[in-house]
Amino acid sequence: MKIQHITTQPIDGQKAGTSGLRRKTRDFMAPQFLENYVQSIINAIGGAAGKRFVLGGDGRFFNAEAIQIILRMLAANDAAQVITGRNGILSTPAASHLIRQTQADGGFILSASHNPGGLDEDFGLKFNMSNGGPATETLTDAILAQTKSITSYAMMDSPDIDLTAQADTALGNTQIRIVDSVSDYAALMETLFDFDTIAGLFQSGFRMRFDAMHAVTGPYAKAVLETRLGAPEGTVVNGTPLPDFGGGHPDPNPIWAHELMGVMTGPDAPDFGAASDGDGDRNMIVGRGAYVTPSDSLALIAAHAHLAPGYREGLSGVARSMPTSAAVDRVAAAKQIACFETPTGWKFFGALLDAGKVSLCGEESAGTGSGHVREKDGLWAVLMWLNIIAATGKSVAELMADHWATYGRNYYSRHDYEAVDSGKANDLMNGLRDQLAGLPGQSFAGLTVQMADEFAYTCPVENSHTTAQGIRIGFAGDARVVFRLSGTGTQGATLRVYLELLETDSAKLDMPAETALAAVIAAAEQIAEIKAHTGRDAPDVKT
Ligand code: VG1
Ligand code: CO
Repeated sequence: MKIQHITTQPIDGQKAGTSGLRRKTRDFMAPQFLENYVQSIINAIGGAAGKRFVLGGDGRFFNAEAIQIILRMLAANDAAQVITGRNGILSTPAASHLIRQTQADGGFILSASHNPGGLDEDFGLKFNMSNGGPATETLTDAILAQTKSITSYAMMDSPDIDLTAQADTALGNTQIRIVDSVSDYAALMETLFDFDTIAGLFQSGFRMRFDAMHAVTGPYAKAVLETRLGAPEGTVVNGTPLPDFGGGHPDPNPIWAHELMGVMTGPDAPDFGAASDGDGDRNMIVGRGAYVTPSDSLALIAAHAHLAPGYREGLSGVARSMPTSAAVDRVAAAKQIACFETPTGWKFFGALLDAGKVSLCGEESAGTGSGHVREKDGLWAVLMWLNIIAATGKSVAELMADHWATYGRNYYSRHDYEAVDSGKANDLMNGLRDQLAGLPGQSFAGLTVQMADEFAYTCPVENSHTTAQGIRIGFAGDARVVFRLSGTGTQGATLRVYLELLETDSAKLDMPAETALAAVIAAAEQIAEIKAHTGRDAPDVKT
């Protein structure tokens, strides 16, 4: 086996977005694209020699080939050990856990998460650090700099490694350890939640439907829910991961998980429904006829986490991304714990979790998690809900009604305009920036602007500063609209409009969200002129 040093040159556009580098699969398969990026990561972390890495992905199209390339490159760069799941499969939270458990120096996670997979769809690569969390902006900046100056990469001239058997093997000086993708993660869940009480719930006839959306969570959900907790076989549906996710969009929200929504609002709805995304870090929670927004889910978990054994001591603090609703802030205030507001993306939670400032984090985009790993964790959130349901004996609908009666309800919706022309989307954002100073005091659709700014964040732990994280406009009466452009898309721009309104009147807690938010929606259109800028009459997706 020979180490080859192959000459290359920089490839444009290898800038990581909200969550790693995400591109069309064909771009990733283009000559030297993946190789350049992997070598740039290795260079940015000061080399791979003598280091231990975790490597795995969500099994989407090109996963298997990419794993082999990265193995050959890590071996050529003299890594000490690479730990991967069987067949190169690891969910994002399981990879984060493995990095922490094995005290690895970092991990390579192959996924475009909730984006569809396939030759004509999306692929991605994300580097996580030794704390198990996504690379910080300091590191992604260093990686980007390497992509711009790269001249060569190292590659072992060797055949593919057989990843089907759980065993140790070697490539050059590098030991390759192939572990069961599920068991360590499942064991971790067992330390956090009251498995006996949850098993009792299933024994009592409680019915659940977990839709794995043909993505990576299937084997994890089956092992935990059906095998360990005794939920009836068939509780997990669409549970076999497919390279193209069955042609679907593995994004757990009412639009893309419409099959599950249909069942949960139908005549024979089970007690509880849940879904997860392509790489297993997102979750959707739905009761019988009762969809729970991710922002509400975060608040409810904050209020009840002490019912789960792993959180019995209470939470040290909570954090949410800026566009996430303030529902969790109200719980934090009542419990007198700190509440942090961070930019979008899980990488901003890591430092707060490492410092012990928070033990629960969440995003409006269906991401919830805690200090048990450094990623959001779909199945974790589902188990937390099961633990809360089992401990309180209440249904999802009852839990939410009680929560709103106590804290008020933050009506919430996100409107996405996808694949908008990038120039037009930037014009819209620039138009908003220009208006910011003059907005306070003005009224739109009966709502008076109280504050308007562009969100910037200074990490209280690392002191790093991040700017241009979304335009936020606050109205009198606890209403708010946020505008930002997505950092995970692979085509044009996606405009996200986040709408929120607090309601504390007990007679008004049961409205459809779009009705409650009508004035905020109208004000958003008046201020940003979305139709004129995008040429769209309506959003593509409302969650
Ligand atoms: C989106 C979500 C964000 C999430 C990110 C990664 O980013 O809004 O909250 O952290 O996806 O999630 P953006 O920039 O498109 O709004 V995942 O499950 O795709 O890794
Ligand atoms: Co994901």
